[in-house]
Amino acid sequence: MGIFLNHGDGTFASQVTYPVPRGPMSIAAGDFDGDGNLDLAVADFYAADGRGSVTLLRGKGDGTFAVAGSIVVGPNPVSIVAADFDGDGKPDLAVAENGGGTGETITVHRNLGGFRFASPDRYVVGHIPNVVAVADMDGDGKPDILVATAERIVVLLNHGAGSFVPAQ
Ligand SMILES: [Ca+2]
Ligand SMILES: [Ca+2]
Ligand SMILES: [Ca+2]
Repeated sequence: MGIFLNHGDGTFASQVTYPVPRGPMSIAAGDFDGDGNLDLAVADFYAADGRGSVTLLRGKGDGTFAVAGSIVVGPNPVSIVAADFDGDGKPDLAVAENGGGTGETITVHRNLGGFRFASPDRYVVGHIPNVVAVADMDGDGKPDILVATAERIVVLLNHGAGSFVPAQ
């Protein structure tokens, strides 16, 4: 994974790279540990044992990062977003997993602080979820999840406390 720091004048510094497990596929930023510095969550498409993982990188506040941990997700994560789904002030994660036909799901990981995340809630959304995005689709102030699958767009409405129900 490479990061290009923006000089603020439209130019970028030389790339700084960080090792992450095989196949970094998607990246989300958020202050996961609440120290005021933006951190990163990287979805690793080819993790060990056929399972996917998300590598957590702690932002040091000067544009550099250090690996802070990882969380296990479903096979072949392809897309990740960060948003405070349960409204506790800590950014949570939603991950789309292609799964090679075994688990084509969205997993929602609630942030417990200190780069720890709760066991995920899983939502089956259909064939090949490719992209996950966040928007407040029903205007209730709670971030909802949109998923583009191979066949359709799925909207998961946030019913609070980080639980979701598919929109009909
Ligand atoms: Ca942080
Ligand atoms: Ca949260
Ligand atoms: Ca909403």
